[in-house]
Amino acid sequence: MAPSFILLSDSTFSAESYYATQPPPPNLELEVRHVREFVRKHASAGRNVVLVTSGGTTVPLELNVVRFLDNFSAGTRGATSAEYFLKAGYAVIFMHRQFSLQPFSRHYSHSTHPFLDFLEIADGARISVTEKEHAPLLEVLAAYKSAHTAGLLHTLTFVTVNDYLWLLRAVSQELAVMGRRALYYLAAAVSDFFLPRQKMSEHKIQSGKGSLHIEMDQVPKILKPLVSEWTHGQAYIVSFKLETDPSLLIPKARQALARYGHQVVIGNDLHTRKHQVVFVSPTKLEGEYAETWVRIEPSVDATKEIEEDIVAELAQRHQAWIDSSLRS
Ligand code: PAZ
Repeated sequence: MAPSFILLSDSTFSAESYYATQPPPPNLELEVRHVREFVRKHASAGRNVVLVTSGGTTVPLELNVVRFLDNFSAGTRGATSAEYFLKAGYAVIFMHRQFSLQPFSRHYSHSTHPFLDFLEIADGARISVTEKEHAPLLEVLAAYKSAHTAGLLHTLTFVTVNDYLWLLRAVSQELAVMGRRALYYLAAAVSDFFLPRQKMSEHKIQSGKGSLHIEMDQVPKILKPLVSEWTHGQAYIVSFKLETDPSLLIPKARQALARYGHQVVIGNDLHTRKHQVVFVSPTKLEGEYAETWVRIEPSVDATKEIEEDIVAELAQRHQAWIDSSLRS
């Protein structure tokens, strides 16, 4: 049975009306300045830059926010992929939900692999790492230090869908100078519905008046202006599509490509997303699409991460995209 307390309104914001009516996050200008410096440095070094978005956005229900709608995403896809992009030679802007998983530290998540469990105290004073954890930690730490020393990883955080939308537009406007060398890897799970500021209760919603009815507006489809306006059709844009009904994956991916005109939709099913994904992309024939499945076998190699293969495939496609403009 459908929940009785949420109404989905058919009112839609265009991207333009969204940005004209919803306020930017307070730290936006400072964040953008840092992104600008990062992008300029890597543009002049001739390095490709990828924007990885990761984790879920929230939808606050009150201005003084006590309650909000959230999204299941832990940020595993984004954090893992960011590490493989660094390995592939990219400079990475990692735009993630505050407190979701991050590259490198994700290996030591407090719930699955708490770091205190593999530290030992020697002679009552010295701290060392257990024998079993030593080699993997050394590998992660070396990659972490090297990325940070070389200034290859820039981190940005969002919480709400509003933070996300403002940041995405601002970062993409800075990345425009990269032309075809910019790659967008939009793995964040972004709310489809939100409560405009003008409709929010200022204070905590009070109980005691029966059931709660909330009418939510549709979040504008920002892939359209991202592709055609903010990046001028130059950047290589990869979006993700999550479904729980696997039969919808390919039709929905095709629909997104037809609507927004970007390069790849990676389809993934909630339950199998760690073992298989499908790349859907337009072919040279109008209205026709190619599908490439990427699969790993956890029973053969439990340490293998599907993001390694996703990133390898994308790095190749992105290079072909860059090369194709040099030929024409
Ligand atoms: O963060 P996570 O690893 O738990 O999940 C990743 C994911 C399923 C959110 C991502 O692969 C994805 O599909 N993002 C887009 C979701 C959407 O359709 O809005």
